[in-house]
Amino acid sequence: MNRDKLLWKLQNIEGKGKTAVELYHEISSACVNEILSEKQKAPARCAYYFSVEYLMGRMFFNNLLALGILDEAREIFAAKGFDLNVFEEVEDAALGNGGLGRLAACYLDSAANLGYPLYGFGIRYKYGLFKQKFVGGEQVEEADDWLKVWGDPWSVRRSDEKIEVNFADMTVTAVPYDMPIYGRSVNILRLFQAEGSAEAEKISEYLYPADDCEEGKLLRIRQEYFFSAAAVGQLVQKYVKKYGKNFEHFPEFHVFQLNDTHAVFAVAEFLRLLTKEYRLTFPQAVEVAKKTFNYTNHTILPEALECWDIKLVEKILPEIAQILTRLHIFAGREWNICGYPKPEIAEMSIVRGGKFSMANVAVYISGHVNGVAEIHTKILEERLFAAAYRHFPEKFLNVTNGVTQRRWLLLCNEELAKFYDERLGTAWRDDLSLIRNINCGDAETLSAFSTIKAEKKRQLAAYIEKKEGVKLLPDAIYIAQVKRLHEYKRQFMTALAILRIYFDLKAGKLPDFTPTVFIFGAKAAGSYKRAKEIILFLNKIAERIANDEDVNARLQVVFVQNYDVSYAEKIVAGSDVSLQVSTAGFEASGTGNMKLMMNGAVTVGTMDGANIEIVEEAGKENNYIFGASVEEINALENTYDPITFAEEHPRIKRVTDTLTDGTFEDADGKLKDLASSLFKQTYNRADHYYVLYDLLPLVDALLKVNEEYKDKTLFTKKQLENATHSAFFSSDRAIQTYAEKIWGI
Ligand code: 26V
Repeated sequence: MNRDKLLWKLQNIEGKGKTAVELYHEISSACVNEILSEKQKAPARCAYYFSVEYLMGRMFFNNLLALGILDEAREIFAAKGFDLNVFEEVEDAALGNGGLGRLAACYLDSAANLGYPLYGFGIRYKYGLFKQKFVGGEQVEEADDWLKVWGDPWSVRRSDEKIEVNFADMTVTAVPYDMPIYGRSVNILRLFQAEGSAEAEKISEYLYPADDCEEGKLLRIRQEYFFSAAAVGQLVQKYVKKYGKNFEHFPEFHVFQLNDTHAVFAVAEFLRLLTKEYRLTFPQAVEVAKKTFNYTNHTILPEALECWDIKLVEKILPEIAQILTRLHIFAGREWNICGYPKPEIAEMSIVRGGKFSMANVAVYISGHVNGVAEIHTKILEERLFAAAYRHFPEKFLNVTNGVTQRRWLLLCNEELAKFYDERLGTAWRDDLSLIRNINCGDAETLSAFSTIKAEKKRQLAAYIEKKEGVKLLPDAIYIAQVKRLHEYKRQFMTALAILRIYFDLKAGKLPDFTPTVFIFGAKAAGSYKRAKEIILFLNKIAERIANDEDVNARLQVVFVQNYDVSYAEKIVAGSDVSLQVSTAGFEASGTGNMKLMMNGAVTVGTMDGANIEIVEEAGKENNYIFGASVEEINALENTYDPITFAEEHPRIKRVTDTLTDGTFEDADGKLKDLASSLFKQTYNRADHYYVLYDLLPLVDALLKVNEEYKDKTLFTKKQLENATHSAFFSSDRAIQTYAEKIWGI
């Protein structure tokens, strides 16, 4: 990339009389053109990432930073009287729901920065993750028309590379939009848009449409097949053009990574093409597929493990249903010949109870299967995929998640980046492990770090005031719980803990309490009623506390609206404490925990997901671990009775009573339903997520933080120990591991 030429081009952009949108397009296009003009030597072997979600966030600042021109561009346009910060209004590219989609974005960033040839495939949704507002404390969803005002100048439409995708009832054109990812190499995220007819267009209209009815399920299957088939179709076509129809060499040039099971139809499409179009035998095709595909699992929640009704797949993809059925028989025969026990064969089977188990397809065909944190991989091996692990242990490995320090440190916390620059030079920017060399015991260093944290907290408070109209308490501890709203993540438990602290404060039992602000950010799936009730409950608690003169100078709760990547950038930099309180065994990894740690937040968390590795790296003494372990939870399974438990603990009962005793107005019984989730069998057992069991230990952990925070030097040291021990959680490390252990690129 010719940096000087690009800066010269920016210099020559006329600012006068142009709208912000026009300028946004001109600057972005100049960058994209410059990036794409770079001659790339095509690497022999490439990795391809198949993901139905990419949560890229705002591209502008990130890309200018990657190009190394962010500061100069700011100056150039400031001289023209234009403040680039106006582009903070640009919509996030929110083509993902949460962790899985953001991970894909971090991985693309790291691969490009390390110079690994990794290309992403996905869907270009017209509407991304919904916009969230609160009305009367309740979540209201609005369509995310992200292209409407600002457009998408960071992508290039490639009509010349469109490809047809066939369903039984229609043919859809998949038109690629290429987004260059700039780094040591220029990689591409290729998102397909569905075109051809009104029906066809629906396929790429919405991210995750509700899939609780037949219509929704069919649409979801269409989405998954649509982008998988388009991607596989193009790669196979290109291979044949270049190397002919001998597919033996295909795996030498391609390695596929399935980001969860959402692209498993790619396996079936691959087998279909090789057998039907290129006349390989089925065993030959399977052989090639086995050398090409790999699978990452991101959740053990049964409700999130995809199983598609065979009838449904047959209806719109009869050939694909046939191939999957054939694969089921083929795999079964292989296992029978090996003499595996019947129950284990049943467990690994592709067809189970009239459905295709997409995870079992993925595990069977993949050369490597990985979990996303040590404990998660262990659970995959011991529980979810136990039979497969017994027979194919060599397939399984762990790759603990990571996050890109470029967005989650350099971009969102320039001050901290400068702090490292001043003490270490700039080499740490490429090798994050160097930040370990910071002397956390040095008084001047601690004081400088503490000043930065204070400044980031001030910036966060100003942002929240602007967005929510709420003034945060000054000189308070900022505690953040930001992540998707889910019962297993236990925002509900935090709500009850806050109420416990509130009652104790009111009763004068916490005379030395340091003022504390709890910051929540979370979206609940549109159809997830209980998650929405938890949002309402938290908003009611926030309101109650805000209106209570006895406590409102010491305790505050704010639930920000429309938590997204851009909001996260502010919150992770401006928080003191990171809440990671999932029921042990349920959070595959978590990545927000890593972003907060990287910015020097201490973790109040359970021994779950990557929290375990976080305290391994940064020290248990620098974090606040509480709650039941996986082993304890497993042991409790048949004996735990939340009703008795609450009766035995009046401090718990006092707060759960608020759900039913009229403390909060509850005309439509939403809080009552939350009480039911604790004390009655509903779609899960009573208190399935052990909210009450871990509640008082959480309160104790929070009070311990509150006490220790008073020793500013000691607490700052804990924060800095966390920040400087976060290098392991760089996605550069994770990508390096994928590249070396799985992809061989
Ligand atoms: C999906 C669904 C789909 C419908 C029903 C309820 C439900 C619940 C959870 C999910 C999760 C989808 C997969 C996912 O996003 N997993 C997250 O992946 C992150 C990146 O590996 C990881 O850090 C998070 O722990 C994990 O939850």
